[in-house]
Amino acid sequence: VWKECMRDVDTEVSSITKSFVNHVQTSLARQPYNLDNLGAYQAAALSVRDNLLVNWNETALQYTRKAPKRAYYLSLEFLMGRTLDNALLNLGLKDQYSQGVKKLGFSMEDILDQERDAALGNGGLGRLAACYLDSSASQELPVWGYGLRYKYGIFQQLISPAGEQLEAPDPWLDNQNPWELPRLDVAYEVRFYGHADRLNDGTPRAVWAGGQEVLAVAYDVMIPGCYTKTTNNLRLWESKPKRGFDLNSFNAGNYEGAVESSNSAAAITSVLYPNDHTSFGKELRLKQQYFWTAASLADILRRFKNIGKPITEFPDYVAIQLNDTHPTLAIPELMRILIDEEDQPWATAWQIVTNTFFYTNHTVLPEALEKWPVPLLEHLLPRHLQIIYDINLLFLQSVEKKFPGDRDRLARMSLIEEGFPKQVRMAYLACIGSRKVNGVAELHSDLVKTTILKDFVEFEGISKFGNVTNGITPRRWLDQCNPELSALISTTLKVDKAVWLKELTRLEELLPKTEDEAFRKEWAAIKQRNKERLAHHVQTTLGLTINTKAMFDVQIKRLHEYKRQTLNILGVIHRYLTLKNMTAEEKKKVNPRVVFFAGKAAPAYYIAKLVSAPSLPLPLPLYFIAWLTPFGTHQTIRLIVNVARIINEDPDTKDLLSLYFLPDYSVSLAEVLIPASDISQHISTAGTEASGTSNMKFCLNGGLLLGTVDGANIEIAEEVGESNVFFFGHLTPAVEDLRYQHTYHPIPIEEKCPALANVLNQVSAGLFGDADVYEPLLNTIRQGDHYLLSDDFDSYIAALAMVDEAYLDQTEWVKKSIRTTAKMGKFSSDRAINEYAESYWNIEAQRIA
Ligand code: 26M
Repeated sequence: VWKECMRDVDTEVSSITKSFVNHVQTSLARQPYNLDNLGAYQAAALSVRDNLLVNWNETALQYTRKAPKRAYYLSLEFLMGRTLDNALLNLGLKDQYSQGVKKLGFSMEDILDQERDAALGNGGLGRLAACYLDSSASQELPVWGYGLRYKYGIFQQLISPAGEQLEAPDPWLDNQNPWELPRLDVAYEVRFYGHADRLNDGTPRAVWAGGQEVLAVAYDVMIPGCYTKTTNNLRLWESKPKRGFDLNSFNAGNYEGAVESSNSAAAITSVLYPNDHTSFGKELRLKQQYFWTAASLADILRRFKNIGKPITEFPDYVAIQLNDTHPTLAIPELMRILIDEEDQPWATAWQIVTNTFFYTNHTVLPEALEKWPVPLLEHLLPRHLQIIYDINLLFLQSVEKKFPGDRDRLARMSLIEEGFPKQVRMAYLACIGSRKVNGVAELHSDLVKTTILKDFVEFEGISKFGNVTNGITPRRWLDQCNPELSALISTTLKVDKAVWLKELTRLEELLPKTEDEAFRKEWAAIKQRNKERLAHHVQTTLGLTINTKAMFDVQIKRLHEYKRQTLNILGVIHRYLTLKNMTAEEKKKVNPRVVFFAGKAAPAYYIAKLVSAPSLPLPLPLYFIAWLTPFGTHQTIRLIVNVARIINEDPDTKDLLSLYFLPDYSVSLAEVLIPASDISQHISTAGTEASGTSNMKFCLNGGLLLGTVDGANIEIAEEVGESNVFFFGHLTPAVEDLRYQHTYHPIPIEEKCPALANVLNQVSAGLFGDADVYEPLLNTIRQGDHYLLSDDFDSYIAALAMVDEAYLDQTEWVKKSIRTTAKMGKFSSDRAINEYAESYWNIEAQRIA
């Protein structure tokens, strides 16, 4: 079938080189004989794009002709990474292109390395969106993504010699982006500010006028499926001034004023907000959210109208998935369109809305639940605030009907949180405005139902609330990042990867091979070569030499208190102190270990510097900067870097323990790190990590997991068997009580956990320099200890010892590794996206002939 699908795509090496040279001469206007690698990348990309375009056009045409129900994935973040390698693999053209560019004197590896990551996301939530697009296309599902075309993606991280995180903008579009198609013909006007006047004519209608209007222009990114013709679309919006600039100001000689309005329009899509989990209340962020939801809905509605069906049938043709609460304004926006523009009665409009939207929650951390100040909404979106108040009134009336006189419940469930200022609770609005609500792993979905949305479960019934455990695409996270392992799997299973990559549970057929010594050797040799590949990468980029005979121990994720990178570094210090006290004889039994960290911390001042002139007088007094900096995570980076400096140089220990903080973590860096890991750490306080997805990536590549009983770790252990993972720490039900004890019956840390107290004291004593810098961080553990480091430290150290012990028996270790990969089938994002398609969106696969 695949071969049949490919009949339009030219797969001959000779025609590949022809198209390459043609793009060099015409699209790039350069000479083939003195082309550099960047030029070669651009030419290769444009040539591959030609292939994608054929399929993309065909897919769009068939969707239009057949008008099946479609789903739209609204996400403020799409962490796509690089495209060329992925496109070549999905098209099945990697070998042909490699041969083609070789003929012309280039190496495919060098060419691939020219591409910049498309890093339009912060972390898990954004990468999940990217995996879901890959799976949707691969499963031939009619799903489009909608997002923003940020001029600057996630900041580039630099680490100063002292260990401070410095941030630089990420101008990812500077070399031109061959993967996007500007659609200057697809543009919508989006209004901000102004005033909303109710008509009071017996209808719920109002007129919203005045204010500022900006233009949303579409850029399309092709999303090829794996071994299928289906090529879906990711539509990203760019903001532009509606008119070049303000002519009145210009003619009046006010030139600055004239460009100001055009600057403020362009600012909307200038930069991705670099926070995950917190930082709300910023007007520009709210503008981004509305700009994007309004443009996306207008586009979806226009497409629906082309089918020519009555508006009441909208939910039969359209499902919209809200990736977290960021696009929740789509709910009042669709109400506004239906009521003010389509003249529908309130009840009909609400019926349409609540059958169209689906909401995925990605966190239960209370500080991460999105809220917007009422005065800000009133100023920026006056009509939407009216609608939110109307939704709230009707909603609370129905709650009152079901629970008469329960005033506490009404206050708890109100969309408006009382206070100064009042705030709109976006998760509640997303919940009541949606057909279904889901969490992203079993434990997390249970927590959603029993904590933040408990009252809503009682009111709306349990069947509205579900779980879809996250998944990852095995194309990028196995075939692409670990080609040798992928090839070994194909030979062993005796099936083409075209089959098992789309039916990942077939990996189970590897299980009998655990008893095959030759196979185990091959398996281990591939891991070893991946470790050497990582070492080579670190050598060439950072000039550091890494001991590839050591166990590779990896923790890579956003820096956050709840993820407990601090627990890891304190564990490293504990190991160091233990090694220092060992005799030469004792040391002989110790297996060397290399610990890797990578991850970005939310920066303090970043947007202000990038978007416009700083709104605060600079330079600020030092104490003020210290107060504004999210100090915990920044100090943790600093501690890691300074510990690395000491222990990597210590002749007593350096052969047995070394430590690296790799700057500027990205999708591309993850693709090198993950296949090289022997063990990876996922050690959040129980109940705080909704799912985690890198845990799945490591395990799929045969890395073992060291973690807490949290998020998807639990389901991974269920699949691979508890004897193949290393679990430690308190369980979720204990957390609340432990925190209570910390507050009301604190025990001095020396008494409670002497091993941890000793580590903290060594840091305080200046063993790693900068003693006073770390004091605030250490004190969060000594007092309060919200993330329970002191409760979990001993069992963490014990688990690390078990890892050491297990690693000594290499035969058994490799068996565990094979078993782990073999049982990861469940975590394919194909499984996840099919659950959404069947149980939520009610859409069907479309074969593109
Ligand atoms: C908020 C305000 C301002 C700017 C940005 C944000 C914001 C950005 C990202 C808030 C939350 C964001 O993402 C949360 C997130 O990434 N959650 C993670 O989602 C993954 C996919 O479901 C899970 O695997 C992780 O456990 C969860 O932490």
